[in-house]
Parts: sequence; C-alpha cells; structure tokens
Amino acid sequence: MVIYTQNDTIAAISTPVGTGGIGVVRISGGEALAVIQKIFTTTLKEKRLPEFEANKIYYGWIHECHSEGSEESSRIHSRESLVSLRMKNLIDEVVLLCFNAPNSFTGEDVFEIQCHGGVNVVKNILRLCLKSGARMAEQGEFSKRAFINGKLDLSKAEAVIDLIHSKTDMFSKVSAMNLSGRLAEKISNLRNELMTLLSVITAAVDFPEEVEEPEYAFVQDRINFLIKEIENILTGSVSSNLMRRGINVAIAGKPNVGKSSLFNALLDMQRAIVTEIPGTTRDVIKESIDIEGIPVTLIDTAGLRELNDSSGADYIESIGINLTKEFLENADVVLYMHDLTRGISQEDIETCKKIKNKLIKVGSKCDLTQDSCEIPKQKGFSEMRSGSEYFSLVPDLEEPQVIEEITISENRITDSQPTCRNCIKISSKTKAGLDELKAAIKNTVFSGSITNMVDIEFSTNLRQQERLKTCGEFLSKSLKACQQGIPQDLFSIDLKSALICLGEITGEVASKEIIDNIFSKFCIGK
Ligand SMILES: Nc1nc2c(ncn2[C@@H]2O[C@H](COP(=O)(O)OP(=O)(O)O)[C@@H](O)[C@H]2O)c(=O)[nH]1
Ligand SMILES: [Mg+2]
Repeated sequence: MVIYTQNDTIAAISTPVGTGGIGVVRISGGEALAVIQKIFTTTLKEKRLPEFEANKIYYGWIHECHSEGSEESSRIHSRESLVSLRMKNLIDEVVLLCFNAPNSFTGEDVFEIQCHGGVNVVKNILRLCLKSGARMAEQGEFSKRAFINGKLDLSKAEAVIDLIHSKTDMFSKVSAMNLSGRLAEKISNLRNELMTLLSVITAAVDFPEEVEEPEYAFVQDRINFLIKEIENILTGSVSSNLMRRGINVAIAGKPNVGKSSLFNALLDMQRAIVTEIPGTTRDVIKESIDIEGIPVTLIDTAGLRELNDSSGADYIESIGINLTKEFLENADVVLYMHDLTRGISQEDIETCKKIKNKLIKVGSKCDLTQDSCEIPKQKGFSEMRSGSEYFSLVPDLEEPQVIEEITISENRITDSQPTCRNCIKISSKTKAGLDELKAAIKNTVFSGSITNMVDIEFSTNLRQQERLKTCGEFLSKSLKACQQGIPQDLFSIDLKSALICLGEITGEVASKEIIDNIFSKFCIGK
C-alpha cells in the first residue's frame, strides 16, 4: 500500500486533457522548485540552474530531465553538452508562473506550467514532473492542502465544486457569492454570537461568586435570534438543491400531438425528427436546457398508443412506448400534450390521472384553432381558415405561397371537441404560450412557494443543510429548557453541540472523513 504524506510534492494536469489553446500542469510542495529546476530553462543556452522570483511569470522551455546519477548525466562532461542534450530533448515552449509559500493557492511553493494544449504535451510534462521528484496528486489534493493551510474554508471549497458543476447562470452566480465568503461570513457571525452567549453562561457557572448568571429572558432572546437566522439561511435550500440537481421534464402524449416539435421549440434547435407520420419518435431523446434558472433535462418520448401487433413492424415502437412509461414514472414534471384540433380523449384523461401532481397539461397547435390561444402577431402568416377539408398556412406575401398542408379529417375542428379547460395552450410553430409553459414548469417545481429564485440569500448543499438543521434542533432544545427555567449549565451542553455544527460547515471543526469526502468530489489537478 502506498502511504502518501502531506509533505510530498504533488503534480497534476489541471486542465481537461484534450486539444486546446493551453494546458496547465501544476506542482505544489517543498520540492517544487527542485522539480522545476530539473525540467525548465529560461533560455536554451542557460548553463546554470534557474532561480525564480515569486509572483513572476517566466518564459522558457521544458526539456527532458537529466537527474544526477542517471545514464545521461554520466555522459555529460561539460555544460556545453548539457545544453546540446536539452536541445535534443525539448518538450515544449512554455510560460511558468511562480508562487512562493505561503502566498499561493495551496499555501505551499507552487509552479504552474502553461504549455501548448495538446494531449501528449501535457502528459509528457506531467511525466517529467513525476520523474523529477513529484508524485501524482490525488483528487482535490491541491484544494485540500489549501484548506489545511488555512487558505480556503470548507464552505468556499464546496462553492468551488458548485461553480465547476453549475449548469445555469443563476447557480453560477450564487456559487460565486459563496466563494467570495458570503456563507462563511454569515456562519462565522453566528458562531461568534453563540460563543459569546456560551462564555457568559460558562463564566457564571465556573465563577458563581464573581460573575452573575445571565437573565433567562436575555438567553431566550439570543437563542431565538440564532434560530431565526438559521431558518433564514435554510429558506433557500429547496432552490439550492434544485439548482444543483436539476430536474427531468418529460414530454408525453399520443403520437403526432407535437411532442418533438415542442422539444425542438424549447431547445431552439431542430434536435428531434418531426414528421406528420405517427410513431416517428421511437427512442427517448434527452437534452439539457436552462428554464428560468433551473437546469432541466428535457425528454422527448415515443407517442403513447395501443399497438395491435407489438411483434411485427410495431416492435421497435412498442419498446419505445415501454421506455416512455418508465421515464414518465421517474420524471419530476410531465408535460402531457393533446392536440387542440383533436381535443382531449378519455384515454388522455386516464393517463393524466396516473401522472397526478407532477402533471402540466399542454394543448398543442393552438395556431390551428380559432379561439384558443393568443397568438403573437407573426409577420407573414395570415389568419387561419377553418371548416375546409384542407387547411393552408398562407404567408402574407405578395404572391401567396402554400407553406404546409395539413389534412383534416371530418369535423376535426368543431365546437363540440372535448377541450381541456386548464391546459396551457401552445404553438411550437409560432412559439405562442411557451413563456407561460416555462413559468408553469417553474411553479410546479416550487409548488408556488418560491416565486423568484434570484431572491435566495444563501445557497447551501445537503451537507450544510443537514448541519444547519441539527444546529437548529440543539438550539430549539436549549430554548425549551431555558423557557422551563432549567439550570443554565445543563442546557449549555446543547448550545455547545449547536456550536460544533456551525464549525463543521466552515471546517473549524470537521472530521477527516468529512474533509476527505468533500475533496474527493474535486477532479485531479484541482
Ligand atoms: N400548425 C402546427 N403544426 C404542428 C405544431 N406542432 C407540431 N405540428 C405538426 O404536427 C405533426 C407532428 O409533430 P411531431 O412534433 O412530430 O409530433 P409527435 O409525434 O408528438 O412528436 C408535424 O407535421 C408537425 O409539423 C404546431 O404548433 N402547429
Ligand atoms: Mg415525436
């Protein structure tokens, strides 16, 4: 088993491995300078070991290292031959950033080699670092060292993870706020408040002759204040969790109601195939989008219908339909569509009943109905004519031109069509109703409890929420005891436990397990 120590010098590729503008290899630790001196030269004709000033950027070359005692070095008789050996073994032209302990990200000596962003180049430079005395960094080890050396508290480290994984602008902004220390500062203020209260209580317990016990009303007031503050931080937890996790929104309905068209319209691209042939979509198609700040995985599904023969030509479609049913069960929100020109059927109603509380009913193709939805005035399209066997969308151009013909069966658009009163009427063609639909998705997710996600003051993750809730429980317990007039030294034990919970959020008090768990979520090189 390899046992790593905190004092090792570590190295890793810090940029994604692929072809790109630049690649970065980072080295941190007491031997970082020695590693760099073996593999970097500021000019190709350099004869002595380079020295580096902190906070400076150096231009130079990375070359194969020739460590003492190696085969190459024994062959080197003069400085001139070292120069020629370097020339033969050049790896890349680079820029080197130097930071001296403790003024670096990790708090140790750090060098960042910015090289050309080629897979082989970065891998070669890392190989040289490892050959020259560094060891491969573990996941998140740079950040973990920053935490251990007091450069980063746990809430900021977790904000970095959130920022890296953020799928929406809104969540990036909230995570950046935490990275700037917003949550850490709040927690630190609450800790100070609680510590002051505890010290007043403890002083009176330890020195009853000299220090007077604080009044119960005062203690109650302070505990109440802390409980309210914690509740306030937790108000944003539903939003935080959703912004972090995202939601699955599935579009379902009978064949040809316009599911794939809505999928494309929401994505603003032609991702799914749309045809007038029922059963076109057979597989489940997924794409990620940002709907009102919520990261959404939008899912287009195969149309739901009973197939006469699921072994023959319909076999593939039947697999698609079964898959759809599975996706509907697991989705957070289901947009169940029916074609407004056909009306809603008993079958649709039955399916909607099964979906229940995560259901949004959507009426499609409202551009083809006369009275259903407010169609924004679209330049180029004339009013619809109904009642004829053929329906034409005729643009208001000088020369009338048929864009599309849709066959309509007898009595297809009549007043007697069973309609769904509380559905959102949309048209993927004109984009009418799409904003309303997005707002409905957001409202369904938040059950109307939060109207504006931007308002959340603090973003917290599950770990922080769990600690805050436990802290709140200890505070409530001590408040109750205080109200009952129980001796203060007895309920001060609960206040101490509440203090530990707060310390675990920022990392003042945190077990090795918690710390390892947090930093294992980082990638290597971070
Ligand atoms: N006029 C009009 N036609 C639509 C609209 N949405 C879909 N369609 C048409 O309805 C047919 C079926 O659409 P599609 O999206 O493939 O339906 P799906 O089977 O439910 O995925 C296609 O011919 C589309 O052009 C709409 O909003 N307005
Ligand atoms: Mg489809």
